[in-house]
Amino acid sequence: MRINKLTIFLTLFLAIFLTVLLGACASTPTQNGNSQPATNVVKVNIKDFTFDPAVVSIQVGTTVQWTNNDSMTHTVTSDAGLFDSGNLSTDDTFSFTFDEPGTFTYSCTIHPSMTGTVEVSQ
Ligand SMILES: [Cu+2]
Repeated sequence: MRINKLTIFLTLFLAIFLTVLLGACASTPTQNGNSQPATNVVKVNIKDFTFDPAVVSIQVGTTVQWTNNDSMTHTVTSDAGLFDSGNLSTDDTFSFTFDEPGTFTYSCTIHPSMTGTVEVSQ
């Protein structure tokens, strides 16, 4: 009888443990998770002559990855000279990791009306 009760107890414990574990995995943020600074990558889509989203707010250490999903060539060029992707053809990507807080504006050198901003906080 003692063994049966122990077995039931262990089975229940295991079931509860697995439920909690699965719940924790399911609720883990997969993008822009401020609680996971080690793996933060924020994606910006380049499409129809716009950066989408045009403004991203991130924490220090976050990498921003731009992807050119447009049929035109574009660039991601910092107004302050901090970063410059050079020409990005369709499907090309460019990544930059922001290690300092501040507000960083950028534009496309080919189409100056295309502008974006990265706001970096501590
Ligand atoms: Cu452009």
